[in-house]
Amino acid sequence: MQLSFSKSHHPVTEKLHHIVTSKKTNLALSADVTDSEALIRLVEQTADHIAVLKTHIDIVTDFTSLLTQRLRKLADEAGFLIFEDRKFADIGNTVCHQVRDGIYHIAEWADIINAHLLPGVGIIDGLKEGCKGRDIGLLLLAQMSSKGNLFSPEYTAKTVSEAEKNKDFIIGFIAQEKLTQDNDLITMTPGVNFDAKGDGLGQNYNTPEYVIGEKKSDIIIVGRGIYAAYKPAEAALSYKEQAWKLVERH
Ligand code: 5BU
Repeated sequence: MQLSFSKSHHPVTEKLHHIVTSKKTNLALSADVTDSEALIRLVEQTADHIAVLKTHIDIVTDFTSLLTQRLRKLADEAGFLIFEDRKFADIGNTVCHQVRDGIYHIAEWADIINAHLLPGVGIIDGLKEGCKGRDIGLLLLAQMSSKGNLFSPEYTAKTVSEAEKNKDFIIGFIAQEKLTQDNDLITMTPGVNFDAKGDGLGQNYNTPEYVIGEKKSDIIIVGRGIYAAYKPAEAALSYKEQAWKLVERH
């Protein structure tokens, strides 16, 4: 078995590689719940099965900084990285503030963040500036899972070439398939579900077999397939086991 991302080019990639290989999981949980206690409970139940916890911190209705402190503690104890799926999309100066300041202080607790390249390369420098002082890796949005999205092959190719030029900060992509032979760059793929094909609001789902086996993604991102399941811990375990089997086979 060979993971397709290398372990040494960036401190966050190195940590992720260690977690993935030692816990034998390439599962990211997208914990899109809106209540702090429910979020903590979900993470406690699934922590052993995940390599990455993906948050949308701005959907939590009762947010206080205690929540991110508790998530950070759980991450350090159970061994997973925290990926805040904020999808930055503004000029460098603004995203620098958005990642560092406001009420969320994302740069104080996240390991991974993501951004659209749409505004131009200044967004990379702005985020890098806002993340100074901690090891944080940036994923570029290269493709999306949703129906009718406006990503073109040219735009996707441009994100790949900018990532290849900025590997001191960029660790890979959110995409629907592996887009580069450069194994320093990770591919994480959302829109994964065993059962559903979509959600009535434009989401498209694929199976782990398709995403890992055929599209050669490294990490699957699963939200409702886990947190909306009757038993989230069991669902997380089965996504983990199935995805890991595919990594071992390919
Ligand atoms: P779901 O419940 O498995 O559908 O959740 C998917 C998550 O991944 C959700 O948090 C989205 O915001 C996120 N996502 C996505 O679904 N598709 C994309 O292309 C990107 C992010 Br980028």
